[in-house]
Amino acid sequence: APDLPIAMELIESHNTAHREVLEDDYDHLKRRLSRSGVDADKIKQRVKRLELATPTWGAGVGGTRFAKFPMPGEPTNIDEKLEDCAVVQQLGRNTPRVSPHFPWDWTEDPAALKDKAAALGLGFDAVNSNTFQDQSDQKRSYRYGSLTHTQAPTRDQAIEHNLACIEIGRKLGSKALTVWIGDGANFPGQQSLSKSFDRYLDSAAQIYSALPNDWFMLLEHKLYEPAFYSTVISDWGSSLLAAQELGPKAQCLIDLGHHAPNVNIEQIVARLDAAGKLGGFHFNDSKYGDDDLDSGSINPHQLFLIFNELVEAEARNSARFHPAYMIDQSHNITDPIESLLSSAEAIAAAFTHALVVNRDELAAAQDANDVMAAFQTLRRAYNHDVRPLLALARVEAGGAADPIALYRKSGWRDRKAQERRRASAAPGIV
Ligand code: PSV
Ligand code: MN
Ligand code: MN
Repeated sequence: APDLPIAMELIESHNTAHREVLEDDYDHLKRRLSRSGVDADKIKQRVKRLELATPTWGAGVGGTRFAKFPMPGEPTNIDEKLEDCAVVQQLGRNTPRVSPHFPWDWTEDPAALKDKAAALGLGFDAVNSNTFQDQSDQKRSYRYGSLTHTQAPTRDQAIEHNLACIEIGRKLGSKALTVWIGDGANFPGQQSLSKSFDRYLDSAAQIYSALPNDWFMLLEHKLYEPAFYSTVISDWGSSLLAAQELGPKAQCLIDLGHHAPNVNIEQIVARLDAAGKLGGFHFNDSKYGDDDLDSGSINPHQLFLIFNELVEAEARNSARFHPAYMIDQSHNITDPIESLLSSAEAIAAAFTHALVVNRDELAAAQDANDVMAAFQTLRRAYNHDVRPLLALARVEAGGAADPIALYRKSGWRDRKAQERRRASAAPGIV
């Protein structure tokens, strides 16, 4: 049996204390939903199958741009990060895999790491390469680019790193490589906008050709930062062009914080699905830019509309629908375990709201150009309080009725503060 971090008895007594109120609330929701022709039990079964990957880099306290304020007991290596991700999975039950980032999570013994994760009840999701910062042991600098650098030896070094990520990912049981590069220009004239894209295609093709057959290469675009004038893979258009050029295993990944302000992300979802290129998500929320705030903390309605498109996309073509769902957040001032639990629930809530939309009613209103009826169909779904359904789904899967309350009661962080070495204040994340 896996070596789970939180005592089962603690979870059981917590759930027993919540059971009566929870069932009462769920029955109420079930009656409400059945009045709109929706079967709550069926939705609950579907929600139980939602799987989100947690980011190893999100398990530590993030210091993105200015500073990092270390927290006693935060994880400082991959083993400790796995333990914390295991707490999130044990209590929330919808984050069964971890997405590692290399070289941050580098290990000489991937097989041992895989075993360690399995003992904690975890598997591995997409591996992420990092050529957006220099490492102390590397020969050539990425100051002027990595996969798109003007000089072939630097591009080769970046390609090699991606190949090493695939190798380690194979041993961990991953099925995808996520590639985000910061390459671009800070000044007009600094680089050829077309040649840099050509170089990207050339380098990416070499990585693509090393992909195992059952893997995907997820291309992640981002509008700006660290390049502030132009970025080589800046938007879904560039990403789609590249994915189409590379081949069927190349797909586009949407990070919710990587767009121009006010961009209609749900429409991008629909377009990428139409092109058969919807590869995955980095969930987070954003107010101004690539803020990496907690999912659903700023704009939960947008998250709902994104899942509304995802539910439609799956219904249109379930055979090819397999987007990888990952969380990509930077937890600067909260306990990362609490942020991940809260975010995973917000994502599951958006999915549930989308599942309770009456699709026949929506389609009929759209066909009849009954604008208000169409809008009200979405609104009704969004207005349901689905928390009892989420909580019961968790409890039935062995998780906690109120994960954050139980996590606090478990004293996990205080215990780890005694055991773990203190994190340094140096910012380590882009
Ligand atoms: C870049 O902003 C990004 O969203 C990419 O996914 C990176 O891998 C991640 O953040 C961590 O820096
Ligand atoms: Mn991202
Ligand atoms: Mn980002």
